Amino acid sequence: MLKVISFTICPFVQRVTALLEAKGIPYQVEYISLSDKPQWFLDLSPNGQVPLLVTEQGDTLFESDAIVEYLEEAYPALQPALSPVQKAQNRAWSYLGSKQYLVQCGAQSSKDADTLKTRSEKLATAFAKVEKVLGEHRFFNSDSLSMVDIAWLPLLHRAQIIKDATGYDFLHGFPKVQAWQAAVMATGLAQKSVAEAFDQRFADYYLSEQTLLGRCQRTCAPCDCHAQNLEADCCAEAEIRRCTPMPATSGCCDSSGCGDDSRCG
Ligand SMILES: N[C@@H](CCC(=O)N[C@@H](CS)C(=O)NCC(=O)O)C(=O)O
Repeated sequence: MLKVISFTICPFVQRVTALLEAKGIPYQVEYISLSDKPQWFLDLSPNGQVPLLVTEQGDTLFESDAIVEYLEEAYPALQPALSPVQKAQNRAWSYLGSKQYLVQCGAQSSKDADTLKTRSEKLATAFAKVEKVLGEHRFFNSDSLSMVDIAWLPLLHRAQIIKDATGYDFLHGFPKVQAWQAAVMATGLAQKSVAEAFDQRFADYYLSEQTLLGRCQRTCAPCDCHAQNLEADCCAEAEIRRCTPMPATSGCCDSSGCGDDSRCG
């Protein structure tokens, strides 16, 4: 059986496991600590990074781009019969997505408003490019899942978690990308491709007291109009105006300590 060497909240790993799930290929996962990498892992991994894939023949592959291309070639293709140009286009759009993983990790980790704003804007330039090319179909380039959808899945999944927890939307202003996010999330692949512990580990890391988004979540999330409170309270710190306005429930600002009912509409 295929084996993936993983770190729980790594988006590069999730790209690989999402593809395995989409294709219905059985696999095992072994988690390692990146702060204390085992020697056997360092012996196998030329770049010292996850993901690693151990094939059914016992070969070890590294670099997520190479791993997903191997899986697409060695197992029934997600989109069979693509022309060389279509394959190259898929690779290019996938690459544009995977290049944003660390940008998004950085944005999520922002400790202050200016950093969150700068990093979100960088991420937004990539989403703006996708917004321009998305058509009317369900997924990136048709009604069936492609390698591009898989490459962007970790970004769309994390944007959804952050939005649900804090009201802050990395996809604000990109309605087509938001519809694409909904379609990708509806496949169930995002949740299937991560460990049970993922949500907790993700929150511990990115929504802690150390991050602006974590602090926003604490101040605003219990309230129904948390998106507005996020804007009015936490995000005033940031001058961030990305939250989708939600109808205010009376008294919600008071109960969340926002202290400014006029902002709750
Ligand atoms: N280019 C690599 C990047 C993978 C990567 O950055 N993995 C991170 C975890 S998300 C890692 O292993 N970091 C440990 C390190 O760099 O020492 C790929 O696409 O596989």
